[in-house]
Amino acid sequence: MSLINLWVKDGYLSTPDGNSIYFWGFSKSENGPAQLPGPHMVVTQGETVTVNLYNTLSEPVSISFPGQTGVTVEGQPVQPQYSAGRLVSFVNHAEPGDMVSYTFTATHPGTFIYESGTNPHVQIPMGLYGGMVVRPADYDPNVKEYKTAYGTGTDTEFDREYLLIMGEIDPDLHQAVEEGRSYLISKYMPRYWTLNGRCAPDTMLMDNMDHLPHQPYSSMIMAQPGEKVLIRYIGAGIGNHSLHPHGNHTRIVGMDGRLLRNGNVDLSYKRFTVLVGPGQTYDQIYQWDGLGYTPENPIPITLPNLRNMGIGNVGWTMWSGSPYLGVKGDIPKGVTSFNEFGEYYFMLHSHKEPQITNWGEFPGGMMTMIAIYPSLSPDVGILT
Ligand SMILES: [Cu+2]
Repeated sequence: MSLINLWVKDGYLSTPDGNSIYFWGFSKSENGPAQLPGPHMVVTQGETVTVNLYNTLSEPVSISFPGQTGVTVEGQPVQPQYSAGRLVSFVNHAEPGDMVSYTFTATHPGTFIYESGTNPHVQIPMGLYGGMVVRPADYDPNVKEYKTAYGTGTDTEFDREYLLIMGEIDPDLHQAVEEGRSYLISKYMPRYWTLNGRCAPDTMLMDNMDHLPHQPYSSMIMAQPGEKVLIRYIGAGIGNHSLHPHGNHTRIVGMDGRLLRNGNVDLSYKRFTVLVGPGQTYDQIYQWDGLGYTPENPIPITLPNLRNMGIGNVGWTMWSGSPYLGVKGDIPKGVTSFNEFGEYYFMLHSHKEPQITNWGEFPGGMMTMIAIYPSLSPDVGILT
């Protein structure tokens, strides 16, 4: 049994262009900060999950759990809430200063969204969403065949795992809510696009940066050659996001919390770009294998001279200065390289290019990197 306590509060998000944006978010503790996205819920198939929601806002708030069945409040199935004949919430809510307790059994492994079911066209874009991972009943992170997304024998083994939740921000909505002004939702116009609540390049910073107290989750994907990397996507905004990683296709093994398999027929498929729509989730396995070229087994072409290459025209680069994994080389004068150990970087981003900007400034937005390291700590890329 899992008991999860969440507090709904307000706070301010930071964007890389220096903006500070009022938002609503879930917090893990009574005195902790609201965060975007909400705390990851990681539970196990078959487990009874209770989520207590404490509302500190001045309007009703609820959580709906798309993909979960049999959600109850005080022993009764959740049901729509009305006030003076008007729909207020899809499910039971907590009034300001009050709490509501949801209980359900997580029946299916996979990736799920949780989000506000109250005034959702405002509360979800304001930040009231998060991700839930349901582990298969036989999950065991210490045994290779049992470290899977959907259970042993489902061909969903992974070495490392990452959760990326997509969202958008229209600062006008957030400012209107902060100032208690009305806002025409038909004028919704995002200026920022987020992965795990952050805009690039902040997406590539580590978890729990001191200067991003409301945006604790990194979107940096790190792995070694040949490893199976489970990438979970959740679409929490209202836009469609055509995400793709460079370096290789991903194999989509699950959608909306269901394994892509019909009996013994494997329905998984490889894609270059995955279009993530609102409320959708995807589970994918990404594997990168190099060609094995090393300084001892050199690439069979003459490498261009440094002065003939365009490197870091914005003043910085992720490149090591060498084409070989694990080797660092020369970088042009005046360019800063953020490469650590000769690792390779492959961009992962939205192919809707306006979504890789921060209020019109490129690069930014819905973009991160996949870093392939020559060696990497086993602790990296574990969701807890
Ligand atoms: Cu691309």
